[in-house]
Amino acid sequence: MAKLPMKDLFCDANPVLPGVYLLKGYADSSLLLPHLMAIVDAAPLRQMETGRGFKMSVSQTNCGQVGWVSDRRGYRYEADDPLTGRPWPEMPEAFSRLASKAAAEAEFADFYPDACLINRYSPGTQMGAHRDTDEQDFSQPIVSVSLGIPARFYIIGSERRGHSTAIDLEDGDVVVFGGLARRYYHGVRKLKARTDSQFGAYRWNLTFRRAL
Ligand code: MD6
Ligand code: FE
Repeated sequence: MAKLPMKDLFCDANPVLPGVYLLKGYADSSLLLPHLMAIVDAAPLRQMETGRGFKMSVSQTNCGQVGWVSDRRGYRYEADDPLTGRPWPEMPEAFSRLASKAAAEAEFADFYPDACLINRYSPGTQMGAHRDTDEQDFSQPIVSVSLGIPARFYIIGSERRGHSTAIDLEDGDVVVFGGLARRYYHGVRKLKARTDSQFGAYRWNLTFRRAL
């Protein structure tokens, strides 16, 4: 029997769940870091408020045509940064190219993000179970890039409660989150204290979206 080449036996991206792909170490964080610093310079990190008036523990900003914002009026995408009154910084090509390429490694060949939400976590912070539903087209995936110290990402399902699937995310890991899972509840467990050689005591997460 003829041997199959390796690439026929193993997909580059392993689906963790239908529509969810983990690309271990796919991103070179040292190439993203300078862009990230330029973005937070122009659009400073801030702790947004929820509709109920609670301050989020994670610090956030955005780049791209539109940015995700939360305040007393709720969640939505805005073209201007409410903090500076200026448009969000442009999405660097190194960012959008990486996101499109990662999506194509999975099952999403035509993903062109117009928004990138940037989250910065310090030890002890977490992201509660939520769904990302402020985008127009749920056939488009979300591509998530993790930088700095590790965190445990979990995916539940279409209900907020129940069993979850855990994915440990380290510096350079990319998750493509689409298909059936696109509307699943997910979150990030409380971060443990760690130090990364480039990012110090922080974890950064970039989530690329097609919002409009
Ligand atoms: C985080 N990620 O990893 C938070 N959302 O810090 C998300 O909330 C997320 O990783 C949608 C798709 C992929 C994600
Ligand atoms: Fe999310």
